[in-house]
Amino acid sequence: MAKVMSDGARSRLVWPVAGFFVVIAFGVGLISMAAFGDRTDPPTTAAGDTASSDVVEVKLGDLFIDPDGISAPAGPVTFKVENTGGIDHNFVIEGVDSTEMISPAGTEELSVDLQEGSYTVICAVPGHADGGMKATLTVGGDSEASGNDSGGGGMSGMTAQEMLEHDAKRTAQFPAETKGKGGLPLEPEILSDGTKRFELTADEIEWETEPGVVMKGMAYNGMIPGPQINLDLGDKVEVKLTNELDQPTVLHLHGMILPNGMDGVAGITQNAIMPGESFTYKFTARNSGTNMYHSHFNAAEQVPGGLLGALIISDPRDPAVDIDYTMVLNDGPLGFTINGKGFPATEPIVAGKDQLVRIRYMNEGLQVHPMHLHGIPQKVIAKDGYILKTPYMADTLLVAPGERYDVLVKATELGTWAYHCHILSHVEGPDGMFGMVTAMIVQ
Ligand SMILES: [Cu+2]
Repeated sequence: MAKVMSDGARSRLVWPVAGFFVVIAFGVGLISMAAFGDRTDPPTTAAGDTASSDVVEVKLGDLFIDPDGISAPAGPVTFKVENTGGIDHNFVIEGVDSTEMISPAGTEELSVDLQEGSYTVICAVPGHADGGMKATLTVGGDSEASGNDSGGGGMSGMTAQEMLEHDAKRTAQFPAETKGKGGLPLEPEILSDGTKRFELTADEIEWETEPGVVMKGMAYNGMIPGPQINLDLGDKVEVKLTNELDQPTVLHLHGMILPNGMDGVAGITQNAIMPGESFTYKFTARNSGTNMYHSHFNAAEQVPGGLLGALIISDPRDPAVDIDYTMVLNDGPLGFTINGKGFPATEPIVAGKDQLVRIRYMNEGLQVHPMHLHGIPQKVIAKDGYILKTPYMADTLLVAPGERYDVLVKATELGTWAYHCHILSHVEGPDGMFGMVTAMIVQ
């Protein structure tokens, strides 16, 4: 993915922030007091002669750059960049150069020849700069001014009125239009014996996660999340996966009780499906509920990269609802996303007053996400597809990687209610809200 990411990383650098329509203002209200980075383009520099260069050590983490006020002398400099976090990051000196993606515990060196001035440094993974991975690099001269204790860019240094307008401008874009929508239902072919046969093709695609942020991802049938597969308990099923990627893959039906050879784990239950090849998974839906399908080969890259989808098996015991909403959480190279999009491009759930909404959470990412709906409680009715004997109420529900929860929300309270992950660095940054934020609109 490091190679795949580099084009996306470049497009991230020219991410335009546009839109001036104030529609909805949320009460999430945590504003990072951040150093104000110099956003003017620095003078172009050539790669430096490292023989005599100074070495500057920088640490990356989830989600910070340490120090956030970096100083370096003018001339050839080598940045020794260590990733102390749990997910991939890179180190981008805007307008100059960047490292490859750096894996957790990895270190990369970046040698550049810098002219005196102020530069903005970010991690180019979408959402990470907004989440705090933004710093100011001061080259030569007095570095005192860059020594603030939070990332560059954003609202620090602004007046209260300027902060209000800066924040509102971004929030007002919600719900922003982007190209592509994931999780659309996949229609089966019905075979003569009643078997439901689905076809999936894994391929590399370009995917717009936020307005103007186009990433290289991996997808089933050209969408992230992949198309939703809907089954009934007892269905006979075939899922044919064709691999159009340039690497092997395999399909795991997460949560399903299956014949061992259909479990889709490369090297354990089958050989991985090579590029250009296909494999058909055959099973009977013996258990019901909110399940998932995803890659189980090179999965730390392929699943956060987009090879995931919802697999819903309805059960006669399921409550009747007015709105059935699948909410796939992810946090890999495509940023912090809900159904493949980051705020303001996330989709609100729109309900009529007193309608009953079921939300099916599934976490396909690498981190936990406590999902908090403002204003209306959530009744938790199922865990990992299993109906709870004793449902319980919550306003914040922690969804760990691999977990699924079904909740019911009775839309009793009118208005637009913020709905977001409550790890605030997944939803708010120096420029306002991003990532795992959406809304429930009751009208
Ligand atoms: Cu989160």
